[in-house]
Amino acid sequence: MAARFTIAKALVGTWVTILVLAGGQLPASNAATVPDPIDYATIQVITSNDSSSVIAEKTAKVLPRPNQTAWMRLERTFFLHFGVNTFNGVEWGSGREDPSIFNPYLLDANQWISAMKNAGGKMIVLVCKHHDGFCYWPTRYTSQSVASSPWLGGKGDEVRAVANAARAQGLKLGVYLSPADLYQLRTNPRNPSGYYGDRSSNVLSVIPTDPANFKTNPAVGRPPPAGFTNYTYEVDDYNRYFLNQLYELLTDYGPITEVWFDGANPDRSVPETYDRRAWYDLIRHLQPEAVIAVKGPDVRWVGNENGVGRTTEWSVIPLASSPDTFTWPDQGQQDLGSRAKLTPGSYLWWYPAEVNEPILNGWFWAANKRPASVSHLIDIFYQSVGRNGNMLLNLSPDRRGLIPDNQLAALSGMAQVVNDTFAVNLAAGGKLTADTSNATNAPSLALDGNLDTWWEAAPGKTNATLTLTFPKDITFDVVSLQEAVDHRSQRIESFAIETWNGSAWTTNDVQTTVGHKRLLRLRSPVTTSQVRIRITGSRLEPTLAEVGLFKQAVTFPAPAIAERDSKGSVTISNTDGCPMVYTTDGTTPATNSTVYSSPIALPMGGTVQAASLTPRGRLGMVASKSFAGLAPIGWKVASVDSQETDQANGAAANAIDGNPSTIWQTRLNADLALPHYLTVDMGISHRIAGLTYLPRRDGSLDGVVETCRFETSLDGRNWITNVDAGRFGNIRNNPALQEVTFVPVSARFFRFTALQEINTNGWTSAAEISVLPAELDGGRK
Ligand code: FUL
Repeated sequence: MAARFTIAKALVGTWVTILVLAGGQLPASNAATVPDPIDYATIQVITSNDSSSVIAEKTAKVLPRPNQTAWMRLERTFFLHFGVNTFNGVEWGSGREDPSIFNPYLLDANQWISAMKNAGGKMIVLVCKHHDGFCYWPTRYTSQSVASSPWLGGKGDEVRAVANAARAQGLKLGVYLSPADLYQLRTNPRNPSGYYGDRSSNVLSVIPTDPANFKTNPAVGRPPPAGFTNYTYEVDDYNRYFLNQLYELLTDYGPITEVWFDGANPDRSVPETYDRRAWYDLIRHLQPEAVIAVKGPDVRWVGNENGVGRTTEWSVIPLASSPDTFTWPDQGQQDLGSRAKLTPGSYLWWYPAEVNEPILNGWFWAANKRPASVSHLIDIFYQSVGRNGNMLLNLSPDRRGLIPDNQLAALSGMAQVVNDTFAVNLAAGGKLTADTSNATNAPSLALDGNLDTWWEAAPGKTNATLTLTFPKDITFDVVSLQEAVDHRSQRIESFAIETWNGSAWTTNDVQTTVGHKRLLRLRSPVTTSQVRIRITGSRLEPTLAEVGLFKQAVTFPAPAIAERDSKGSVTISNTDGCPMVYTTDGTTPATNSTVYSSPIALPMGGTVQAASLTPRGRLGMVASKSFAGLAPIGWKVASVDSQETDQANGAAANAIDGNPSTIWQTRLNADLALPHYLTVDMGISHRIAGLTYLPRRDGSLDGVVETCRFETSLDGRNWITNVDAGRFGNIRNNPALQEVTFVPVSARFFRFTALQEINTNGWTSAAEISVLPAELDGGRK
């Protein structure tokens, strides 16, 4: 039944292979009567003559390429960020790191891979080089690598350790290689002969290049490893460097499943033109089964770093130009592929979403970063895998080179719930019927556990009702649907889930897209003998490859933890009526933890973890929420250079009101130049050792600060500078709470000065600004 590509032609370039299916792919009974005017293909182009039904049909006949089919079936994948940033406690490095700081004396790649495998992970994407340019394998092309570090006496190779562990435990390997490279930046004083932006000309370069001739005569290659050959490109120094690094990673470490190109670049002051065509071409030659992700043609960044896919997530995306010339910009808009977006001139391309998110509040480990709670990780699972995307959850080893216990505990808590939930497919005990099916695609094919066989509506039908009937009542609260995307593209535009309550049909959920996988959690469990999937809109005959019904393993949800109030107290609540227990010392609550009776005083900040205590004396899901910094009790704005008081939400006092949903923002139509500052009088002196900055939470990036100065004073007249030009690395992609520590001081006043903001439009905004107490780090350590 599996469709086969019978014509493969490289239409536009060497790295884009366009696959067109030969005719005769429709079931025989169809083919005789209904001619198929549009072939299945991996690309379709909308022309100005296309009617809306032709556009819908073309869109519904765009198929994934084989590397994407394999990738989509991985579903749960893991990222791993570890390196010099871990040792410096920063999100972005500078390129000026001394390799001597990298010494993870207990590094154990088997521990990393085991954690992922136990959580159902199918692949690790390893950061091999981040923006700072430090290489975690002994590359032949720079000394800024593990080879110059004390780790294993300079003999270590982290990529090899991970590749070996992954192979041994059955995980696939992906590589993250940052195009931005601050070590190679021409202006880096640590590396005056850096290649990045060195204005060198494009010259004929053999890849792999002989390292000794890298600059002087790049036409001299080095011998390729067994089974590989060499390639020739006309490129400048940095692109040659990058191609050689790719070559090493793609030939020395076994099969590579994903190559991850980040779009972020901490320093754009030095221009460099990336020769993506050459990079993609090399990857296609060396690892044809790998997907090229994010800044590349095969896998799309979902658009946030919070683990949230769209509720309407299309995998067929209209590109404004041919994929051969498209530059793969980030696509953050809500609507990427609805009919409204399918306009003439569009190239329709299979481009599925990858949903990445760090388990900590940042990508690299630091002492003050906290793992997400189990319930939050479960939400991430449903919002990624359950919304037609792959989950790419990041783990962060600490300076020992081990993933710390708190991350492992959160991860295994999540995996246990997810695995238990999906252990038994209740739908398998039922009979699936449909009010329409074509001759060869009966409904039973959606219950056979095989994604390559599927139910399909009869020709011409775009609505359908499938009914699952059970011999006796079942109780479920999760629905899983999968379209036959690998054979019939993504088609379903709207559907409803309904259950029979004994006398009538009740609607439990109404949604839009399905794609590779859609998981729906119902508000509460339903007990019934009949479940109906009513497909109410589809681009072409709808299909379902698999249908599942499950019962969530968790019955006692995590309590809700409210924001800290103006007195510095935190309220928790639950809906199950059980008593709740909690901790504030960083430990996971146990059945004998403090029973909650009144708001928890947390004026110095810290983390509240809470769970319901069930009637059987067990704990429900643990909720966790952190409150960074001192509560602003008795604080006042001493002075501010600009505030938007004409708007309901803009006064400076909003930055110190403990309420993250109100913001300080500078005047919208005046004062459009930085620096902007806010001075706060805390009323009494505190011993402090850091600042916190919470960006606005409303989704806008206007005025979000990237670089700040922070000063303190005891009397409001004599000031010291604690942070001169502190940078919040990666705040654009991940506008999460920022914490910066400094040498402890006593202060009654502080001044926060915004030196640079993300959108360079002259505004400054903040949801909250606070200080970290020196004595008590909120029980987090
Ligand atoms: C971002 C980077 O800037 C972060 O540091 C991290 O690597 C994340 C996955 O992508 O763009």
